[in-house]
Amino acid sequence: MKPFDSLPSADGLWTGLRDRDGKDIAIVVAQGVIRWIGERTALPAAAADRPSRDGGGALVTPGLVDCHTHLVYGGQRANEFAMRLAGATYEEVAKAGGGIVSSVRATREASEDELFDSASQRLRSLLAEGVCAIEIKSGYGLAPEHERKQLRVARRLGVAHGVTVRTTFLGAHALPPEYAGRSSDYIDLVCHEMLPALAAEGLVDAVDVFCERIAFSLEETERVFKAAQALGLPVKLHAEQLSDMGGAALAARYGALSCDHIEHLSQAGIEAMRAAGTVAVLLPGAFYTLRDTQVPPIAALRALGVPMAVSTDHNPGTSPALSLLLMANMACTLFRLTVPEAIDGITVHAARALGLQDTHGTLAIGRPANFVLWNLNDAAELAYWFGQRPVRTVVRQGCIAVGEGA
Ligand code: DI6
Ligand code: FE
Repeated sequence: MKPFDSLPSADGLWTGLRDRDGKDIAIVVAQGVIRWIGERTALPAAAADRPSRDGGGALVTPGLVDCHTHLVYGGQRANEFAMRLAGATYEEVAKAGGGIVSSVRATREASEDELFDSASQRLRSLLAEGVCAIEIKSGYGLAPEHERKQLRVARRLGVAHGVTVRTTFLGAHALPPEYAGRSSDYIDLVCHEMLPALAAEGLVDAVDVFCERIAFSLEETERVFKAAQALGLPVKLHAEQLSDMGGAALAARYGALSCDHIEHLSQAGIEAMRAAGTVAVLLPGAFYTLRDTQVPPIAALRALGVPMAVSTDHNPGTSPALSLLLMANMACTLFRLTVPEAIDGITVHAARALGLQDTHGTLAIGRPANFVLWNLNDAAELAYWFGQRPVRTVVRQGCIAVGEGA
């Protein structure tokens, strides 16, 4: 892959495109922005003499949005995968020095450049499949300098790869070993030192907490939310993944952008999310890896019209996934989403989960040019195939990032 700043511009008139409904579409791009989009027959005459690019009849969608990742970390945890296959429980793995704290150790040991290089490699896989915006969380540093290092790497990734990155501070991901038995003191550090300092450095776009029996309580979660609110930062939550903690309703009270995982989400939680306009983020990669059996309450979310996003949850422990299309497939197969819901889940609703609904996730005049041409006849194929990469062309931030000339 060439460096982003040497990629060709996507400016010009794009024709030979079909949208999800099979309509013949044209897109005019100028200075990296969509200046016109619509049915080709309605193309203004003045646009017709721009340099033309033929899509060859390809299906076109908005650039994909991966709205929940832990992309920046040291090492990997394939050994734990093997231990679990041999019958070890999550607790046994943790006792043997594994689990989140083993990634914390490796992340603390890694230099900023090492983290940048390993995360770049993973990011390239996602970008090659059409991702144009991505959320990246901290949470494997769990100390001021190491959380800073992770977030700085996330920002650098956005610049170097020409992709929209939203950073999320997840200082409250796990209790670092040096705070064993002092959870409340650690939350103080998160709220009064780490978050204000990192926010002042412009490293934090949103704030997240892992609210769970094995992580942080509802009360601790609320303390972090209050600190975020005081700084004017939006919140999101790892909610009801392993049990119903009432986290979703709390997050909704703070106007959360999203509640993520939500396998054990209650009806009251769903109603609170609907009232707050909070997005439900489904993470089938973690469900699959953990061999979970509790399916999120899809029918109830659908019935109340809560927008559902789908994401990789890329992390070294529970979801070493680097394909958003595979997640769309799994969301259909494991969670029974319809194909249009799955496609909306990796585009329009994922953008909303990041507060990017005005710039990403749909194709419209005035938005930055982020779109993907697919070697597919039918939009349903986006969620049907797995293990292949049907991308023909990726236009990302106004440049041809994959495809001819890239
Ligand atoms: N929920 C998860 O499934 C991951 N983090 C989280 O909050 C697990 C992260 C890990 O095991 O490294
Ligand atoms: Fe996660």
